[in-house]
Amino acid sequence: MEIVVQQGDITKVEVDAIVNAANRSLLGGGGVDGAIHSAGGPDILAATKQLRATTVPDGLATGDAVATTAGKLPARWVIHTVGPVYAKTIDRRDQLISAYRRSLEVADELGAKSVAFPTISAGVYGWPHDDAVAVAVETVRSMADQVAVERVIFVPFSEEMKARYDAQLAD
Ligand code: AR6
Repeated sequence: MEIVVQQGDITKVEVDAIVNAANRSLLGGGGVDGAIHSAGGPDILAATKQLRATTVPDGLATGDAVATTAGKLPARWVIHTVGPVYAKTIDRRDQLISAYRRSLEVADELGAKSVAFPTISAGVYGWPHDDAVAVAVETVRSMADQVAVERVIFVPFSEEMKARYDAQLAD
C-alpha cells in the first residue's frame, strides 16, 4: 500500500472513495461533512436517509463506517464514519482507531483501490492534532497487508496538519 499526503480540500480529490468525518445521525453537519454534502449534492443525503430508514435506524455507532454514492464528487463512493468526541477523562482512542479500520474494511469490500481520509475527530470533535495524526498513520499502516486498497491519501486541510503527517510518516 502506498501512503501519501496531499494538502487541500478533500472534496476535490480524485479517488475511488473519500471518507467523511460524519456524526451518528448521518444527516450532515459542519466541517468536512458539510463540505462533502454541499459539493456532492443531494444524492448523498438521500442515500444516508435511506440507510437511516433501513440498516441503521438508530444512527451509525461511533467507530463504524458505511458507504453511499459520492453524488457529483470526483469519487465513486463516500464512506461515512463517526469518530469519537475527545474527552480528557475518558479514553476513546480505540473508537478513533476503529473509525479508520472500519473505513478501510468498507473500502476493501467495495473494491476501492484508492481512498482519501480527512483527519477524523480533529475538528469539531476536539481531538488533539498530534494524536489524531498519529492514530491515522499508525492504523492505516497496520492494515496495509490486510486490505486490497493500493493507495491511501491523507488530506490535511491546513499547513500545520500537513507538517504533522509529513513528520509522522517519516518515522
Ligand atoms: N477537506 C479536508 N479536510 C477538511 C475539510 C475539507 N474540505 N474541511 C474540514 N477539514 P471536522 P470531526 C478538516 O470538524 O472533528 C461535523 O459537523 C478539519 O480542519 O470536519 O470528526 C460532523 O457532522 C479537521 O482537521 O470533523 C460531526 O458532527 C478535520 O477535517 C462533527 O463535525 C475534521 O474536522 C465531526 O467532527
